[in-house]
Amino acid sequence: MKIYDDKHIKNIVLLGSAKSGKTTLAETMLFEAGLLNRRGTVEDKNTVSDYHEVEHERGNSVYSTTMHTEWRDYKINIIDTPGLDDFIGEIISSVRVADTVVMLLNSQSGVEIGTELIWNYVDRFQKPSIFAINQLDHPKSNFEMTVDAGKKRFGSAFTIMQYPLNQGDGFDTIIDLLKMTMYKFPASGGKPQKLPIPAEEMEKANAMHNELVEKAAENDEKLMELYFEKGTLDEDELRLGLKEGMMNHQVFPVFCLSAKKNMGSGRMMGFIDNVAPSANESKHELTVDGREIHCDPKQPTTLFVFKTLIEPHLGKLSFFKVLSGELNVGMDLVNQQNRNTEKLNQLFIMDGKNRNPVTKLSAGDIGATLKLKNTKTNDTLYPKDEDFIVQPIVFPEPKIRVAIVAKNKADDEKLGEVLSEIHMEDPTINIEYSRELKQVILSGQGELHLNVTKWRLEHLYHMQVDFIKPRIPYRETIQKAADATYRHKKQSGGSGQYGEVHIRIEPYHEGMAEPKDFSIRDKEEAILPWGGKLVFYNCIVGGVIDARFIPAVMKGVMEKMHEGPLTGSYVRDVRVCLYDGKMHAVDSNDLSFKIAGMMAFKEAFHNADPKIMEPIYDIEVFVPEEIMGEVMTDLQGRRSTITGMDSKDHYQIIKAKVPLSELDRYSTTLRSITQGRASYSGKFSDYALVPGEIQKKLAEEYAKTDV
Ligand SMILES: Nc1nc2c(ncn2[C@@H]2O[C@H](COP(=O)(O)OP(=O)(O)O)[C@@H](O)[C@H]2O)c(=O)[nH]1
Ligand SMILES: [Mg+2]
Repeated sequence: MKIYDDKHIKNIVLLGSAKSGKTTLAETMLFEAGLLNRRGTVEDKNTVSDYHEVEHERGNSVYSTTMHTEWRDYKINIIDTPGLDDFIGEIISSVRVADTVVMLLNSQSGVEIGTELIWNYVDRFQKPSIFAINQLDHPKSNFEMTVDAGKKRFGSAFTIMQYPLNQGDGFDTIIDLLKMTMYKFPASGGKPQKLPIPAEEMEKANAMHNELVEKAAENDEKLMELYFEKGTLDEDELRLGLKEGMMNHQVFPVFCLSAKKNMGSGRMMGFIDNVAPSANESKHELTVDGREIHCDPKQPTTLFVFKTLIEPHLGKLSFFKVLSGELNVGMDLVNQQNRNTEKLNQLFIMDGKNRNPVTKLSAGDIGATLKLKNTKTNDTLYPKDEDFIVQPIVFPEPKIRVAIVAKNKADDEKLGEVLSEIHMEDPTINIEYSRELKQVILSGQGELHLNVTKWRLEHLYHMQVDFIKPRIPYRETIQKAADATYRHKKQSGGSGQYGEVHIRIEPYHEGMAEPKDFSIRDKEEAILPWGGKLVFYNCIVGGVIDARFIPAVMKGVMEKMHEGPLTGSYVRDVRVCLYDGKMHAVDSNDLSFKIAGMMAFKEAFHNADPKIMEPIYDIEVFVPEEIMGEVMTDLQGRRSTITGMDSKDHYQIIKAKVPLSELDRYSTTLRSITQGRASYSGKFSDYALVPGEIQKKLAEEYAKTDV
């Protein structure tokens, strides 16, 4: 297998809504370059890219897949991605290692919801981007509508490079505005005939060519001058201007395709070769402490792991990009996150499931290796231990959470292991065993994402599971001060137990004044692991309780705070003053005072107007303006508070605070009330009091279970 250097490697990622034709295009690009003898189809379930069983079953991509093709003197690494934002984790990690984004638009439907959702995510990376209008052979193809929608959505950067002469049934001809040539394809696709543009098309082609020239000139002062002097630009000058524009995210060249009929992909690959940035021309990667990483074979070898797959019968496959230096087989590299040395015994170029062994990979290339013991996605491998950590991929927060239980109790332990393996493959699947809720909480990006996870558990790991409603991590606190006294006394047989405490409890809030009614001897502030505080004052005077017993009293209080009296939830934000008590010269001990502390706290808590608090999330809903009303109405039914509005492009962003209990399956509801046109993200904000009638219901429910 030929090894390409950093100047001859182009890394592209195929993006676009589901069914736009990404997987078909990837197959065509491999076939067109002669790397495949036979072209597979999505329908026949035999494409290089969609090789996983779940993809065959669903009929579309679930994983991103790396492949490569060779066109003229360049190697083009292609990453095909899923088109649904449930799999956004796969999309983001692929975009991260790509130098150019190729965004497909389906000419039947123009700019789709899926296109929007994905673009919203990837636009922030500001990577050079190409658009490909696909399916021009389809009877419902509408190039003009697609271009209008593209211009409207992506602005003046949307730069037409070609147009179809005869879209729809019988499509076989493209007019190229850069080369001012007509390409006519044979019925089976492949290599086109190059013909002069027919006279009747000349006026239109010239006008569009001039637009292209102006767009290219705009990006470079020298080109602009040249353009004014000559009134035009030649092909090389055009390429230069377009490249400059692509690098600045000011030009998105738009190409014409029929991936299915293999028409147009060769020309687009040629453009990628000649104009899209090579690996060494891309923006420098950075380490977490801001050091630049140059895509230069002479620098120390730096690998960034962007994807992990666990393949049955094969084990762990780690996909990486060589960010700098050269990678030779057998090299020892240090994982910068955990300082373990990893030996890279095997190197592969991956084409779907096919592993092509190589002995060397250069800076800029993408490869894979097997059986790294201590390395996962987002890790950096580097020759020596130097805290040289590449900035990680930031995966989005979960949008949906469920509790997962194994149908067969015997599977419980295995379930944990399997889920952590799934998390390693897909960092957007989060698993957490909540001791508080006594549930395993699985969270992900959407209903489909979780269902695919379920499918994997059932089919690949042979485990039957149920998703159930997750409990809510409520908290309990108090609203007013209350006093309590408790005497713990036991005299049976030998040594007895004795401890008496008098306490006052009060609601605690940050910055409140010190207690005035007592003389403070000591103060301890515990930051609670579940949020909030316990502030404990020792106000004992005259030594009525020995100093050595005081910590036991606080421990007793703390123990009770683990299981609040109302719902069994954690208690937070309480201040306790221990101001009086009694001890016994012989019978007092730690245990007695702990019990006294616990019982006094429990009693005082009941008299202190106890309240339940619930977690509140800050959410942002992205929604097109025209359907904002539906989303707002629905949010009002969820006890939400709208905290702000913003807009980005033609999207409105609704910001709101919503109780977690009202967000159960929200992503699914949001999708259904907006036909998939809105998306949301959310993260924990703080705790707030539950309204009275809901509190009553919760406490009653708990009382029933707490027998
Ligand atoms: N007519 C036509 N159909 C296409 C074209 N490209 C893809 N398709 C079909 O569109 C469907 C989705 O294609 P696929 O490659 O799986 O799309 P992806 O979801 O973007 O990967 C399949 O049935 C393809 O055969 C094309 O250029 N023309
Ligand atoms: Mg696909």
